[in-house]
Amino acid sequence: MAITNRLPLLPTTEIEQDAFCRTENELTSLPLELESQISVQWQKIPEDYYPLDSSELEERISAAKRRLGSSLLILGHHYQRDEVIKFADFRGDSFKLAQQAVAQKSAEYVVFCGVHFMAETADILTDQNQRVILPNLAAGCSMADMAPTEDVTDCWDDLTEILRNGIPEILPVTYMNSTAAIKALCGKNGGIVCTSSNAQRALEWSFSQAQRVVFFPDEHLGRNTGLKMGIPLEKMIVWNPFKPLGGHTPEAIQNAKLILWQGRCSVHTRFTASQIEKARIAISGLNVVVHPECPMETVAAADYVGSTEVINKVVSEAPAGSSWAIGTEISLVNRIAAENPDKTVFCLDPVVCPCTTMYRIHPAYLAWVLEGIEAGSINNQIIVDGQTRQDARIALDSMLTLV
Ligand code: CIZ
Repeated sequence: MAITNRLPLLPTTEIEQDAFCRTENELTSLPLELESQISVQWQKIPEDYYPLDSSELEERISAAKRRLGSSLLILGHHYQRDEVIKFADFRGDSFKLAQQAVAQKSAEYVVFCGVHFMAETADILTDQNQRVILPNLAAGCSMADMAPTEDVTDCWDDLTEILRNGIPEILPVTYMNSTAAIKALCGKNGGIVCTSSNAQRALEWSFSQAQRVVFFPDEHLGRNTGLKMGIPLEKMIVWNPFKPLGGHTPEAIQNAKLILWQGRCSVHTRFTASQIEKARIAISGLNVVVHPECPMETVAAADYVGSTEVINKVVSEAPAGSSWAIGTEISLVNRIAAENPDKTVFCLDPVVCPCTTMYRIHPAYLAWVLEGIEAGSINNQIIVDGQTRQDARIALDSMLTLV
């Protein structure tokens, strides 16, 4: 059994999660000198960027973007704030954006307005001459941070030690929201990466080759997908990285079909079945759509469940006059509401909590990295080392072959 001397730690990104929560919707960007008073970690940038207001930053970003022309590609994740997403050449989920980075070969500089694991994935998939830049290095992902490489490696070693009777007994599967090192562990061991749209296909692919799967790092996406595939709850166990053998006996591990890493999304676990119940009482005929990173009780109480791309599509294609409560990140919910003025669209959680790590891509950081490129200094380039890149690529390529 793997023994470590490390103390159990909650990732800082998780502790900082509530820092931006508001009771009203006040998400308009303020100068960085004001926003950086919110006590989360911010990357330091040159002082002259701090006092700039939204219109000054808008002018500088637009001018730099114009001058850099086709050598620049700006990618904007759905959870980005409006003052950043307006500059994106493409918007989407992490997978769609990585595909765009690969397709736009003329772009030497790919500025990824998202979080760290997304920029890593784009670096793995793009050509060596393309440089991927993350505007603020403090924009991590609390879920990805819940699966540190050492703990995941210990878990994998324990599982393969216990389950070594038949070949292969277990495959590792990781959600896109994980570090390049975890993707590499999956690639090296015959496993695969998945997104929230293809998690079921990835699990079916894995179960066609092995009797069990260990799923990193989101227990909720893993459980919701397992339930959809008819795997009973008693065949799913949660691996607690802070307990010996994840908190289980060898027999319980042998009896499990799906082993779920104990990790979660700080945004999606805020949505509850009781919020859905209250919203349905307040609005008759209400439709509810939630993300599969929500707890299973929330998913069971909703009408639809799907990735950010699916949520966008379901609401956009709904009839005019319909009402929608959405369980996903607030910047995306507000954008869907603005783009569907013929429908009533609102966030299921009355407390407005943007994803604190995504929210750290303040427009001042975007201006800083773009002006840096123009001045010949590439700030915040994300580079995945050769071996990790090669192994992670295997797991990503396996995902790309899923039909
Ligand atoms: O893959 C993504 O971009 C995330 C974080 C979720 C989703 O459903 O798109």
